[in-house]
Amino acid sequence: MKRSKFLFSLAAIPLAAGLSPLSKSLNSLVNQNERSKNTMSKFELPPLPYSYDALEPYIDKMTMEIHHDKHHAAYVANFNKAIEGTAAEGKTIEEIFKNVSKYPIAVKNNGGGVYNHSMFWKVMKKNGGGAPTGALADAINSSFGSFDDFKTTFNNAATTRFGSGWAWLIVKDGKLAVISTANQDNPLMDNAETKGTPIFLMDVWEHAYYLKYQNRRPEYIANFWNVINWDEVNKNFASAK
Ligand code: MN3
Repeated sequence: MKRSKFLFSLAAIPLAAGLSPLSKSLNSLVNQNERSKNTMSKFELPPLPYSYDALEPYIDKMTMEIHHDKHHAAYVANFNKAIEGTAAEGKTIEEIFKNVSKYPIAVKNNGGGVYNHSMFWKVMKKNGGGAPTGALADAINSSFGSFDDFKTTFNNAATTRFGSGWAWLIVKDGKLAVISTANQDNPLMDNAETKGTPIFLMDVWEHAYYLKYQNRRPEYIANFWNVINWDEVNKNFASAK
């Protein structure tokens, strides 16, 4: 670009926009630095990887908006508060889970809420569903007999979890297993009933389905299979082995 043209464009834009785009971007850079200084070891709410209405008609837009922006956001905020000033500060969430029973209960409850939801958004997608493929499909067939048998086992775990909690597909000792946990517990926690590496999960808290399904948890569970991102579960499986 010729110098004269460059000068012209710098001068011309502020006149039109009212505020120099250069000073705008400098401002945001400074703010970013301030933010990262202040939030060094803090956990952040990951953005939803699709729009709020992407999972319609199976999971409705308002549920997704409240679930992500309010529930998940609250877990993140409360987790940061719970670890502040403790030995958990600065550690990864997986490291914290390895000793979670040594911390106040708020670390477990909110840390689980942070981790579980972050994983949950990613195992769903628009136009998802169908059957798993590749190594995961083979492992499901050899562990459960067939995909349908796996679904029956998983649905049963999700349906019979009393109160709030999660159903999980985990890798335990190199094999697949289906479990469920209460509240925001997860199988990476030191005090988990069954420990393992989670690769797939389903939220069965009422906040995950009540607006659309009210008390009909089994209907929500049945429809959940239409939004699954099997590529993501395959990726989780590959890194868990
Ligand atoms: Mn939830």
